[in-house]
Amino acid sequence: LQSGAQPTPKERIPLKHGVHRIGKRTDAAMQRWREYGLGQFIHWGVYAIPGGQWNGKTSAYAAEWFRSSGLISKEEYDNLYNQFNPTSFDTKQWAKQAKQMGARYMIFTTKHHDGFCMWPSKYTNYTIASTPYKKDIVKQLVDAYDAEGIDVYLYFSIIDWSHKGYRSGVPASDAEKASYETFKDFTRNQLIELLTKYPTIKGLWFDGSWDKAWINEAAWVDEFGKELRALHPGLIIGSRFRADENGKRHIDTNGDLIDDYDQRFERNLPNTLEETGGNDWDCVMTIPENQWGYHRDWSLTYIKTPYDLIEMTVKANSLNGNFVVNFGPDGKGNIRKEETDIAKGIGDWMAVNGKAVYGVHHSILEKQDWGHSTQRGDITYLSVFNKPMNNILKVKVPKSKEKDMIYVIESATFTSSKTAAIVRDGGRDKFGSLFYDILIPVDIQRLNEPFVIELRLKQV
Ligand code: H79
Repeated sequence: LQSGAQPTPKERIPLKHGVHRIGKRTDAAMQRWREYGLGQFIHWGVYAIPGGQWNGKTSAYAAEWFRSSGLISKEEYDNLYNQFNPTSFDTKQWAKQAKQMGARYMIFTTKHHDGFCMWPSKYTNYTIASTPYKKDIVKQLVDAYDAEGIDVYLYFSIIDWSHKGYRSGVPASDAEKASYETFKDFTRNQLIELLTKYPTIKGLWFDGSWDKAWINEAAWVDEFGKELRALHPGLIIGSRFRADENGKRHIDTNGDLIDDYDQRFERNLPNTLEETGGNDWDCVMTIPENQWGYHRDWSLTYIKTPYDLIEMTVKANSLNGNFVVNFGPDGKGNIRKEETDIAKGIGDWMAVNGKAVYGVHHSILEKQDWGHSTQRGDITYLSVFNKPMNNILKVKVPKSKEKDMIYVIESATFTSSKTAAIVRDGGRDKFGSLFYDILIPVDIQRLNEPFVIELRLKQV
């Protein structure tokens, strides 16, 4: 993979809790992360029981935030766990579906902001062990996804509305400080517990770390992160875990990415490599506008289609990022039919065209109107999402004026058929850039889906 932007030599402000490494990680665990291409996120917790509705009223609020929706009392919400009994939960089925979709990694909500733990934590009673279901959900998922060869990452919320010592604002009085210390201990214990109980997991996906109280603990969080890494060699942690001592998050005071990959592109893809700063990054995406947990009523917003999500996947990979599609199973443990259909749609396409997604990087071609290009070795993949009406695809090949080097197309074939495309000289534009016309053959013309051309470029 390309190493991305090299750091420019500059005066660095000495930081105690800024980045501890300039540039990208090069170890095998991180190389593997870089090649995932596509992942699955799962938001599952007691919020799946109301599913955005209570006493006949529907909230447009994010379903996993239902406790704050105003439609349910805190007391009612905090007792939902007494009803949590997902009798339809079929771990193997979930993992098979993720595999068919083409996901190479999965991120699971062990604990969202409400504090409910999907594993039997010994540090609180507010866990799966206290429900009628009782069984450890995290363990079942880790085992099932491991068996399918899908790497598991644990989502963990720093916000925890169930803990007495938790607060979002910086503690002021001695009593508040002492109380927050109990929350820090609790958080530390739980994360060590997760890494100890589920040693095959590959990383942690943190959320909620924007709290002022947490940011204020930069020194402690930094030491804690080191402790977690020592406990679990190869552990992958994104930029949403800790701040530097000046309160800078994701990017430290010197402009460098904190920890292993950039988590700022939530539901929001970058458009250029410049926007990514050349860093590793992921984009986690909801299928509706902004619903992560199960919401019963999907008529409230536009629902993305498989081809939307596929285009985003390819786009993310063309800019050296991973794309992660979120699923919100219901209170019984069913993945809704719409999500199952979408997963199938993505998987069917990936089975044919996945070469354009896995283990690729930014290509030497610039962004063009027909879609996105990715590259692995000497093959460039053109993923075409906007097929020209005349079925002549114009491909601009790069010309480096300084070195006067130019690339020509040596061959062009389709991942979905054996057909080799006819390639014609497409002339030059007024800036001297070279174009090729790829004539789309009849079998591809008839395809009612995005397609991929494998292009071999030759330097002349
Ligand atoms: O877990 C998902 C979200 O619940 C979580 N991050 C992703 C991965 C997240 N927590 N907070 N935020 C995202 C941003 C805060 C959004 C809020 Fe709101 C605006 C909280 C209250 C107003 C969105 C709209 C959630 C409820 C209403």
